[in-house]
Amino acid sequence: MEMKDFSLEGKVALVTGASYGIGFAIASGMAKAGATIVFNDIKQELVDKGIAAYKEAGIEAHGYVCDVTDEDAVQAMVKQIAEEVGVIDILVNNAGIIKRIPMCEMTAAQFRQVVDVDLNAPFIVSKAVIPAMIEKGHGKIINICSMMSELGRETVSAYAAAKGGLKMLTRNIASEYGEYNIQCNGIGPGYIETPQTAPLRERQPDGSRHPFDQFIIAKTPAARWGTTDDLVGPAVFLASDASNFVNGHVLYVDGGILAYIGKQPQ
Ligand code: NAP
Ligand code: GCO
Repeated sequence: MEMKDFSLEGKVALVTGASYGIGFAIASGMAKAGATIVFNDIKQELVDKGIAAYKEAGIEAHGYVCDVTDEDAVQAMVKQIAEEVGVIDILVNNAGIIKRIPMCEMTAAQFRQVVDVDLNAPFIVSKAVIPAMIEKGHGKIINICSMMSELGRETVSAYAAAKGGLKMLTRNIASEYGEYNIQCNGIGPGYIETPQTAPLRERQPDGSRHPFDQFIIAKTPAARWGTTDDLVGPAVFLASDASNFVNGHVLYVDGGILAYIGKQPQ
């Protein structure tokens, strides 16, 4: 093994939904490892903000407006990226939404919307990039899974169903395309400080920590929420040649949550 095996020099990486949050951090880390960064978002204003944020970080990123649930739009975006930037070597299926609603109060449309973004879209985008990866003789697909790929909890039925499915889609892409030197793995973040989890960390009127915030601290051996930076090293590893024999694996970056029964209440 050579240290250059961890380099992403000469590679084109598409990170979906990466104007901010986990996607932005992973894309920024991949850029530091040498990758050319391409990202998308639904709204032009967010793409513009994202490009400015990457520029501020010294990264010349390429941004595209695209709803990852729209197969025609995704196919067109992947074709445009190939023409304007280069064939995609690394795909990070990061775009995602969550709706925290008790299952019996959730409409079928709300359930479908979460599954559409969190599960159907990774299928759509992976399907769009795999043919050129086969032609090129290599490819890396990283699906951003979740604690909810393994665990359930109240109010996140659609999200857990989607992220559980995403774990199996990861394994199936690995199974079906491994022979073409394409590796598909997942990253399962623990509880990370991003806009998506902000409601779970809001200070209470009396200034105390949110009950869920306290719960997560007790459930995490590291006794802290994760930061987006905690995910960068694992993502660069799974995007690099250093992981060419790692396939169908979900790497949980959770501070130990899945290994721990939780701190006994004092
Ligand atoms: P976030 O802050 O809500 O960012 C999600 C990104 O996805 C946003 O840029 C959003 O764009 C984009 N997006 C949503 N729907 C899209 C669509 N249809 N097409 C294109 N882009 C779309 O979320 P995050 O916390 O960074 O999470 C990123 C990923 O990590 C998600 O898959 C999430 O499930 C997963 N995850 C998060 C945590 C955590 O603790 N934060 C833990 C485990 C897994 P808009 O702003 O335009 O909606
Ligand atoms: C929730 C949180 C989690 C995190 C993440 C944990 O409401 O439970 O949003 O779902 O986003 O997926 O890994």
